[in-house]
Amino acid sequence: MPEKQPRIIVLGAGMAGILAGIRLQHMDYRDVTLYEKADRVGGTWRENTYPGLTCDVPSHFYTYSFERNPDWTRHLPPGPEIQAYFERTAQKYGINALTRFGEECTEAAYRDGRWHLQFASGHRDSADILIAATGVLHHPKYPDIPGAGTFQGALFHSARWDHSVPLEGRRIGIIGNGSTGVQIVSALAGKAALLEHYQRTPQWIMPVENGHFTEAERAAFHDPAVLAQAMNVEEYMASVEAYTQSITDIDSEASQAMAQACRDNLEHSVVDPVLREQLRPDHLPLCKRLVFSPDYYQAIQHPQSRLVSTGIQQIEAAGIRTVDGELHELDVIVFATGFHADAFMRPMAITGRDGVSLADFWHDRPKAYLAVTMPGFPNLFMLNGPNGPVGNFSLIDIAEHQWAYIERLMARLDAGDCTEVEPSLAAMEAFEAERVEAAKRTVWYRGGCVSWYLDAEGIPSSWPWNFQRFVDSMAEPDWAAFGLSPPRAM
Ligand code: N01
Repeated sequence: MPEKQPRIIVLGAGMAGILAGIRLQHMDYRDVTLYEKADRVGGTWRENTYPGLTCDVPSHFYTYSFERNPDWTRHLPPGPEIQAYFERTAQKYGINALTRFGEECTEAAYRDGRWHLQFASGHRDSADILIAATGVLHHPKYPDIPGAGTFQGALFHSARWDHSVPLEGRRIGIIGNGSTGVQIVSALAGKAALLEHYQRTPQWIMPVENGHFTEAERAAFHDPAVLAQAMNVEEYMASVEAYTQSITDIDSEASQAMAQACRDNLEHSVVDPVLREQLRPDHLPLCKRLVFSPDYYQAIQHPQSRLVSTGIQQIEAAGIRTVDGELHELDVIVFATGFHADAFMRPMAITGRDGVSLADFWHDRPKAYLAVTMPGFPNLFMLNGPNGPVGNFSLIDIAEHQWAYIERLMARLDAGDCTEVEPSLAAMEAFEAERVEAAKRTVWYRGGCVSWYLDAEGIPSSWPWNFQRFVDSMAEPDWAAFGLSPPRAM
């Protein structure tokens, strides 16, 4: 650590921002501030509160590696328990004290070797190092369905759940069947008088167990050795590797096995052959982000549930009219229609060196060298930025690998080896060209579907290689890409 402490600002106090705050304190950086637009930590888990909210990563892996949670009640962590975990962890590591809540950053500009920040409140600040931990899926996407404003009942997006609206015994329409819509339908089946699930494109559903841990098990997990044995990290990491192989090589055994599990689930779980065919996708499993569910097929076969696969024409005062002319009378409509997955730090206006705007740099698509840094934006580091791995595995683990990489970059600043860390344009362009080529070989591109993984030009935006390549890339920076020679051995 140099004598003069660098000023470090972290934007966002969700999972990644809390991680940054914890690690920066651990590294003895003492001039650190987190800015958070909301009034408490938690990010996506604070904003999403819909019924059935669950993470599809096995509970014990959905934590920071240094702060395991023996108290999860279920095999898959319920949303409220995840939010409580982040609040507890933030409290334990002093993150709340470092954070200015209710401050939304609107502009960040790099001038004279520093980042200058402007906030919606009028507040200003500046920093030597800027960490963007602003999340991936946080700007709700509203569907372009005519008449939404005319509906007389309650209508809201899944990420803006209105808990004042009663659900028991009501007629509810859920639009969208991604992970969110599937979880909501599973939670509300049998509770609503009528539950209509509007499906535009069928989804493959991967079966998964989601039992409760017994009290005895939870007590035993307080012994780290018992927890470690129960977690079986090797087996889990092998499943993550198999998952990423399935994405990147659709002919692989792993891919065939996952696809077959989805097909078997449909064949064996849905009794009515007409409903089964309505639910059968015409794209390859894994083309869209795979939906894991222990009970969706049961939920949609409940006597009070109904799958609506006829297209939506418009929303009217009394409900939804489908293109066949039928009016579906409803009390509540939920848009489970996803997020603007390409927003990242936007709508914040970010300006790098020489006035280059992020909007210009991302004019074709969001991109970053190894998902963490960008040429022309010195000393700006992203957690869960564009082109990083996103899938059916823990984003916390991804952020930890990225953080380890950022620590190595920051160490060069501390050592005085440079005053600015940024990749060269050549390194960025070479990485991007290779990434786009690899993306075209993935199931996201070749699987015959459209999904939020695709950018405006139809190119998958997520990490297109296997997990091990990501781990290796984060283990040690390619210093030449940053115009630096390898650090001297300590
Ligand atoms: O959103 P989505 P999501 N008319 O974009 C449909 C994470 N997540 O909120 O497929 C009718 O996947 C759209 O239809 P189509 C996870 O990464 C994680 O469900 O485009 N329908 C689709 O069915 C996930 O992938 C967990 O034809 C319209 C749906 O809306 C990501 O969040 C839990 C429409 C949008 O699906 C997003 O999931 C929940 C229209 N005009 C979410 N417009 C975990 O368990 C859109 N749709 C970790």
